[in-house]
Formats: sequence, C-alpha cells, structure tokens
Amino acid sequence: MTGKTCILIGAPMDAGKSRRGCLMGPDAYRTAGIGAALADLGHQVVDIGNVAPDAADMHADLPNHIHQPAEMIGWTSSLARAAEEALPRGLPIFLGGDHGLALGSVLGAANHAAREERPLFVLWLDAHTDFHTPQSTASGNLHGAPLGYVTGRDGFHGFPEVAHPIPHENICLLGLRSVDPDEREAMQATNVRYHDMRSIDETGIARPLADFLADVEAANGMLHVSLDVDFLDPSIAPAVGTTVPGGATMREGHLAMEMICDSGLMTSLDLVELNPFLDERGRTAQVMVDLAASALGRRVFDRPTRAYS
Ligand code: B3U
Ligand code: MN
Ligand code: MN
Repeated sequence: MTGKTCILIGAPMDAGKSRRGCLMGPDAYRTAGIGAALADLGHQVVDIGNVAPDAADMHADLPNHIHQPAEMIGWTSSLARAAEEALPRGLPIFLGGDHGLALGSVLGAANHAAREERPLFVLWLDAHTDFHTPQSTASGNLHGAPLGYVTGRDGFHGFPEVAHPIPHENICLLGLRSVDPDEREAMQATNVRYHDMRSIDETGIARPLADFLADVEAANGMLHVSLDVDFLDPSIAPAVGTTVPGGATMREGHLAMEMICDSGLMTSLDLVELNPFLDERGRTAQVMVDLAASALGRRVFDRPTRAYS
C-alpha cells in the first residue's frame, strides 16, 4: 500500500463510564510505539497530541443516572471537530479513551462523508452492541451508546445534532457476546448486520467481513473502523474494564485487520477501551498497536488482494 498520512488524535477520556483508567490510553499507545510502528510501514505520522472536551452544560432532559453528561457532550463536540479537521488531511486514528469517544469520532466522520457526497460505513469490533440511548442504558455509561447516537436514536438531549445518521445497513458489528435486552430488541428491529461469536464460530470471521467490505467498495463508501479492546479475548487483551470471555483470537483479530488493509477502504479508526491500569506489562497496548499496524500494511508475505471474494 502507498504511504498514508496517519493523524494520531489522543482522547484521554473516562467520561463514558465510571471505572477510571482509560484516560491513560493515549500515552500507553505512544509508549508502545504506535507512531514508529506506522512510520516503519512507510506512512507519514502526525501526532496532534491530546484533544480536550469543549465546555458544555448538562441538559435537564437527560436522565439523572447518566454518568458525566456535560463532559460527554463536550467530548462529542470537540472530537467531532477533530475528525472533521483531520479527515481532509489524512487518516485519523483516535487513541482512546473509552468508547464514548466514538459519539464524536463517528459524528465527525459522518459530517465529512456527507460533504464528500459519499456514504459512511461503520465496522464495530466489540463484545457489546453499544446501541443504547440515554433512556435505555441501565448503567448510565454512555460508552454503551455511540451506535445509538450516530444512527439517530432519540433521547440524546443537549448533544450535537446528528445531521447525517448512519443508515442501519451501513453498519456491521463483529464479536458480540454481551448484549442488554433493550439493545437486543432495538437492534433486531433494524437491518444492522450483527454477528455474534456464535456466528463467527460457524462461518469464520472472513466471510461476513468480506461481504461487508465488498458492499462498502461497491458504494464508493468511506469506512470508519471502531476497535474496542474487548472484541478480543481477555486472555490476549486483559487491559479492559469489561472483560467478556469467548472473544476474538489473535488470529481472528489480525485477519480482520489484514482484510481491512487489503480492501484499501478504511478512512478513520478508533482504538478504544484500553485501560493501562489493568494491563500486564503493556501487553494489551502492544496487541492493539500490532493490530493497528496490520490494518495499515504490516504483512508476513505479500499476497494478492481479494483473496476472500
Ligand atoms: N451494555 C452494557 C455494558 C457495556 C457496553 N459497552 C461496554 N460495556 N463497554 C452497558 O453498560 O451499556
Ligand atoms: Mn464498545
Ligand atoms: Mn465493548
């Protein structure tokens, strides 16, 4: 692949949930060498440092149990702006931070895609569906709500307007194994493509991903990839607050990243939910850096593209 301009955007946020530690994520990725790993692959790497949340107020119509609502609103607007500023210049990589950052990163990517008159597709690699609304979440943690927000579900009072909701059919989730009843019901009523671990066990990860990537390409779409640490099995990626056993293996994770790379379609990337406080000698940060490198060209051998279609 030809060199890209990779724009690292630190989002040291913990506002999307109550357990502390993800705010150390951006520094852990830098310490694990994400910049050098991408530069070694021939990319130009620009690290813009860490973004801060905009000043924002809580909205009276948000339910009382929502965790840090004003901060979440502030992060959403500042990160959407960061995405919109970065996308015309290169491929933004959001270094989280919890998955709450994706309210902003995907909103910004959607606004940019609309300006480009191209559809935005979203690949969500996660144990969870993250499809809540502020009203449906029992935990009050909005890291469980970014897909609800960017698809235009109601109830996100005080948040930036979602002017270009992502169409359900443009979203693919892989890795699911912890879904709340409300999310499950809401998601089953859509034509979002969701693949739980059972279906990945049956078909492998390549087939549903190849089908999705083919549709992104056919539509001349832009592709935002959101990689939650808990997509991976906790035995290889322990540094996450919400470990769920039975996740993707190292091999499935790398295959997915290599296929994304071969497609040439990825236009923005989130690396989220790394909690360095829970890590073991940096191994989860290193796995995430290695996966990002696979998504951006790291290879054992070159092989022809479209090996799966
Ligand atoms: N669905 C649960 C758990 C959860 C979602 N995302 C994460 N955890 N990381 C919730 O709290 O919304
Ligand atoms: Mn998530
Ligand atoms: Mn998750």
